[in-house]
Amino acid sequence: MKKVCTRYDKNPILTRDDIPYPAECVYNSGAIKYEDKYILILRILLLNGCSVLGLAESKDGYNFKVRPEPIMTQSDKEPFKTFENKGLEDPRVTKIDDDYYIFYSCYSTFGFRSGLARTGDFKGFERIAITTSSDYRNTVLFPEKIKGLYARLERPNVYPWGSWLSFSPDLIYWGNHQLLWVPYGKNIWEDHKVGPGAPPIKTDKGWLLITHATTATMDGQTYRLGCALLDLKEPSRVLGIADQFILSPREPYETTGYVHNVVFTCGAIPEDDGTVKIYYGGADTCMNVAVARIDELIELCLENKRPPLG
Ligand code: M1P
Repeated sequence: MKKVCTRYDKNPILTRDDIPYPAECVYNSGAIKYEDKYILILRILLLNGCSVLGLAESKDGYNFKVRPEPIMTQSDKEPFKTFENKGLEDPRVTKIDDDYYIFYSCYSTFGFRSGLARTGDFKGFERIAITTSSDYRNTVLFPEKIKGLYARLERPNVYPWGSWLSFSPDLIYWGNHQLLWVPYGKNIWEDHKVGPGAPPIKTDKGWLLITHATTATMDGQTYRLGCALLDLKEPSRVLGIADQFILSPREPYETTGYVHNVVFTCGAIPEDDGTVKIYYGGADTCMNVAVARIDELIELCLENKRPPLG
């Protein structure tokens, strides 16, 4: 098994002690560069057990400062009010032209839906729509239109727990849903749920995805990270899904916490030197970062593949 991810030696990069208001956990954060800064859109679990979205900024991608107030809390306007009544979770941020779009999980008495919000400056945030019926989450938007349409990947919160592609002319109405990959029974690290982690990264070999995958153990689900490569022009064509995981809970901040044995990503930032910073939650409790080489991740996807549909 090849080791491709190197954890930052000062992980965790954010804990609840860094949140300027009472919070239990900070994890599963979207990540993007804006102007000369790294931005994390944070999932922050408040003391009432509901999550809100916060924001942290950094000059170097490692040392972050959290804004004094959350940027998005449960809405008091319908239809968001009803479908966010248990909180906002797992934000993923994508830049298209001059806009930044945030897909987040709306959690409610009625299950999960994928909400979409927009910002142009990371100061004002407007909700656009709730874009799914029950029970979807883990939605990532491609950073450009494909054949004139917006494209996204998502994972339903039900069997077969796989990854779906769909398209939209306006970010509101989505169709042409296609199942791309499902859990793989032969790999005991990804035999229960598989889905997108960070939004797709454009490379000359294809769309690179950092993914999540789980297996059900006698001690609950273990969450790991994997990677996959999709064709640039026809992203429904899976070029390869790596047979091995790239990050597995091992350090104390990944094995112990609010939910143990979880590494989970919602954002990764490619750098000019060919590396990618993968931001990830540890044990649903804290934020961390690991670095990988993009060419090594692509090689893993192409050279030791597992079949997409099992
Ligand atoms: O506790 C582990 C994860 O559980 C959920 O993940 P899924 O998308 O598989 O339902 C989410 O609550 C996620 O945030 C969390 O890390």
